[in-house]
Amino acid sequence: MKKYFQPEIETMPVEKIKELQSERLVKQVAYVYENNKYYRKLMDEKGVKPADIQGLDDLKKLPFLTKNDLREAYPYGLLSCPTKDCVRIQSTSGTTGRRVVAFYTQHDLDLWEDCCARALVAAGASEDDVVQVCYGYGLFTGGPGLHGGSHKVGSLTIPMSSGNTERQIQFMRDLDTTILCCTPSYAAYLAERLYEMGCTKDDIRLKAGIFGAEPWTEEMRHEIESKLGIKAYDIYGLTEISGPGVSFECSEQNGMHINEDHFIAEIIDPETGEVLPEGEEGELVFTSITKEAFPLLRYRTRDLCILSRKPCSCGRTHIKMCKPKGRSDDMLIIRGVNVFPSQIETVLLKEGYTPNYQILVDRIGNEDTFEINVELAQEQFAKLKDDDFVKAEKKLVSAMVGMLGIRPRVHLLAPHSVVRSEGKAVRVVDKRKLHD
Ligand code: DLL
Repeated sequence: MKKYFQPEIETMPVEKIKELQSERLVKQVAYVYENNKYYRKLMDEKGVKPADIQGLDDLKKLPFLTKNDLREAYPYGLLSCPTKDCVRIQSTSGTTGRRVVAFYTQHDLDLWEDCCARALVAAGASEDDVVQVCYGYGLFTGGPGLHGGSHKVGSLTIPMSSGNTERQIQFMRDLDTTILCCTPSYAAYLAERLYEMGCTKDDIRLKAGIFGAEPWTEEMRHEIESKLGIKAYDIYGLTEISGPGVSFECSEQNGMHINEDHFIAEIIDPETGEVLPEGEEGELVFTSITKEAFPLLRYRTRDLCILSRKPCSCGRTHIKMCKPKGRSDDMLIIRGVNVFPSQIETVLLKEGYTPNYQILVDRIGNEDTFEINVELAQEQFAKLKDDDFVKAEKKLVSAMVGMLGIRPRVHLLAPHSVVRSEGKAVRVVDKRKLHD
């Protein structure tokens, strides 16, 4: 079985990767300056010319780009080539403010699909595999990205898109799907439906899953792996930088290799913008170095993360990023305390609850209210008597206080009370935003 999709690049010595990055950065900056008025203005305002960028060490001289810039430049302002050279757009769901539209030339699509193919091969995909892609197709990058990658690997590709869960399971069984691609929350739902339909992991042939597009915990990984009988691999990416496959997990399942021949990663202090040394937590910033249509330089992702260059047992040399903790703007501040939904998920799964939960935050008078709805599994629900309910809720509250430092109200609910997601799960309902 092939270990790497592009071995010479994926295992390139670190010094050589850095040389390649330097060379590509210099070219990309000159190209953007020449072809993109919006970024040229930012560089001019900062007093930086392409000639000031001679290699990786000069990266920090460049101005940052933020989501606000993307909104301001919407839709064509950050496009660096004529539309006649572009063959595709992809876009975000645009739940907050304007949508982000990313453009691709054929060359850009080709490189993006290579990145996804690397992720698939790292999860064990080959020509012999059947890959079921249940990320959404259309404007969302998940479906098209993994679909293109699967074609490159030569796997038999099932372009399911998301939804219609029974049909997903039927295809999975009839066609002997071996690799599943979807969000982790949808994978958990697929597993739940499989068992409800009277089947178990022994009735399917899955061996691996490639799950991303939303934060998920190690506890969630174990839950999915044991229910589906697979190895669950993480994959990361964002529309602005291409889509899935900016980084991906290997057999070590301990951080994701960033495709450094295409993207340079930095970690910065989100408050000051100062570049932080490897190993420190901060905001992840990406610079694309091989793009034609939509090259973004020093794009602030708002994802909080740590980078590590520790050697990896898989043989890949590209730098690794940890699971992002979530976007800095996903973090809730409740009664002055920082709360990440991932902390709540960790406690729930450790305490033996389902991954079906929702966090409700509101403000009454001057005080924040904080509630967590947690769904019970059928067996748990059948076993619990009224008194036990109260005891179980109390125990869960104290576990939450231990993790978060503040006290939520916890409601244990009957099976199927929490809405399932087919794409990215909506874990938080923050009603305070409605009052602002
Ligand atoms: O979610 C691209 C993607 C599709 C990645 C399929 C992986 C698989 P956007 O919709 O633009 O793109 O959302 C990007 O999602 O900035 C992170 O906050 C979050 N995210 C993506 N992957 C992960 C992950 C796609 N593995 C935003 N873990 C990013 C945690 C993730 N968060």
